[in-house]
Amino acid sequence: MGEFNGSAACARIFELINQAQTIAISGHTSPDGDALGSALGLGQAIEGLFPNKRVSFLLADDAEVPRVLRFLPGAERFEPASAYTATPDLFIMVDSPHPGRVNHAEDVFYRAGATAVFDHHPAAAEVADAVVRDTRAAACAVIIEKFLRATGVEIDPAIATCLMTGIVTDTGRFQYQNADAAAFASAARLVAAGADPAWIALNVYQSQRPEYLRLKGLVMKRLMVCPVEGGAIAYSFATHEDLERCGVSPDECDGLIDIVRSVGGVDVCLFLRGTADGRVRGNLRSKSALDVSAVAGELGGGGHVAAAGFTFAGTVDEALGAVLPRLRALVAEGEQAGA
Ligand SMILES: [Mn+2]
Repeated sequence: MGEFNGSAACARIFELINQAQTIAISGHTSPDGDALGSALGLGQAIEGLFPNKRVSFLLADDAEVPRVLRFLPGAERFEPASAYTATPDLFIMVDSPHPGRVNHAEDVFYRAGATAVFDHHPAAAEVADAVVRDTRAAACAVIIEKFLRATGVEIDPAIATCLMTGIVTDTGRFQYQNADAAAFASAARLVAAGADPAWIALNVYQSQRPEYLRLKGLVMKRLMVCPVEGGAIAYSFATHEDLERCGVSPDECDGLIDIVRSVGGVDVCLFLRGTADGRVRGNLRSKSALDVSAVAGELGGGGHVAAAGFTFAGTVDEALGAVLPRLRALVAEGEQAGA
């Protein structure tokens, strides 16, 4: 192993990894390709560097790995955090800004001997012993790829596939505003290391069940576009009953916001999904420079400037009543400011 060659924060995390014998890693609740890919990529690289360390891969929720992400090398190693009773020497939180976002793994965070974070979300406060946070990074996987290069570990095809999936999914297949040169550079190195973009796309985007596509049809049919002075808002929704009737699970619904996003001439997009506990999950996207994370924040959520979310206590109609006026104001103000 060569000399560690990275930032001070990366060096600190590398030191924590070095000192730990047992390590647990978790990403955020309702995990996506970046949360799971970052955890698996990092953990398996640590095992490559230090074969004697014990790495556990935790799921924040009591749910299986989403179907389209089960192809990730190592996915079968995830265990629910609620069933993990050990106290690891080190807990590493990936793709999550604070311990409240890792659901059942929050307890592991607070009992672990030491804590480290790799993340690209804005955070109000840091509570871990060492943090590598870059809110400009397109995906947490980009940060981890950089960290791994600094360690000199060999990125094998399995690790490369995990990290590449994080980048592909968080950039919307390199279509979102965050698809920058650093994301492409990371992706190029990962493909050179053995990640296969076609294989990833086949699993993530071309393996849908007909049930999901029927729900997608419903969401398309309901699409609404509201013109606002100088711009427009598009939205659609699916109730919990819609999901049940179509036979679709909530973790399959991540792509539905992209239907709304695909409408031309729209500045901001909203997709609402009813949850099993009678609440509404809202996803917001900005197609311009407008900051939707502020609107998500007002509703108790958060996220990035161009991609944010919140959970609303009430019906879909009530949620629309709360969000749409805020989005109208955002678009109208942006228009005045020349955004
Ligand atoms: Mn992410």
